[in-house]
Amino acid sequence: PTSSFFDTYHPYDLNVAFLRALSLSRPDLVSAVEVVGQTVEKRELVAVRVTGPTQEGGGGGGKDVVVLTAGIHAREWISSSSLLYIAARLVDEYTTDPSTARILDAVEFVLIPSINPDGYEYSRNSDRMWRKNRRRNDAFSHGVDLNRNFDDHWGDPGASPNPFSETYRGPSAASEPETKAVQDYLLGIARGSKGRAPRKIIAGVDLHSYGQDILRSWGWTHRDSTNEAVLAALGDRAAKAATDVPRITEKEGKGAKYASFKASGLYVTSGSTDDWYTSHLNATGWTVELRDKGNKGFVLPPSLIVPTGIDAYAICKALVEGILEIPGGIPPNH
Ligand code: 0X9
Ligand code: ZN
Repeated sequence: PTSSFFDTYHPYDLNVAFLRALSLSRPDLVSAVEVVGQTVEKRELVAVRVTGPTQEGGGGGGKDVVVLTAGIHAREWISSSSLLYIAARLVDEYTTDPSTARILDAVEFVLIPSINPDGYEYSRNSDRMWRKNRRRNDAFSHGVDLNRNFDDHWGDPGASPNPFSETYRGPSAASEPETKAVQDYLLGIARGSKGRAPRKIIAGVDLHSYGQDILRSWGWTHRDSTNEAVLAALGDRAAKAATDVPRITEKEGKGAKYASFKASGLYVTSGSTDDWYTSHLNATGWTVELRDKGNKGFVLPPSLIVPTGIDAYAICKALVEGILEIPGGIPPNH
């Protein structure tokens, strides 16, 4: 996308408006913006679906699903920008790049641009380094770390019971409206709801920053998942794809080196999206830490939005292509 939209970071409402505009411009590829639920501060959590026009009567037919989420941590602005960049590239290249058409004809992307818009706005307007949501815990503290609040191994080591902590897990699994809404929405897709057939979710990718890492389950234990060999190969392939994207124009910037390893290799956490995607959606669950490696850290300059979006696009594309190439698909995890 050549538009100037990716020259800067935008308020949450404008990010949603971008998806709405994308849907209006290509209704053949992008669904209407769906409301998934409400945040603590009553903002709307939204999703859009992107897929090639389907023969099976709309709604993505019976295609396998790839879930992409971002913005669970308030200060990681680049994650939401990158998700929008991916959406724009998928749409733009459907008609110009046969490899993109192949992906969009094979799978349906479900995109959630921000799991934590309250935190994002608080980070934009009040405290740049805010991480958690905006739950009022008590008279003295705000915020639950939504990436410790998902209903997988909640309460185990790797999260804090202390409301003041940056990794506060909340009072119970999925206690937060943001967590509950995202879980229920994605479970509805997996199990089928509102008269829709159940769908196979082949990947769940949660975008974060920073570190330039592609992390696979498990994150709650150092043990390998049953698919370790397959996932390691996929993660390595995605890391290489991002590292090696050719870049020509000044705006595309310079490449960055990505690494691939088990999420627990960063540190063990409980209640995180990646393991919930693996265990509850039966998908391959991923956390992708985008740029940079700590030079600017969370405060990534706007000039790196497009270069990082290119990384994120390459990673997602490589993961999906890799999964589609596995004969018989990914075996289920246990
Ligand atoms: O701590 C996190 O939630 C993620 N890092 S961040 O700096 N973006 O906050 C890493 C999560 C990795 N996944 C697991 N360990 N399950
Ligand atoms: Zn994060």
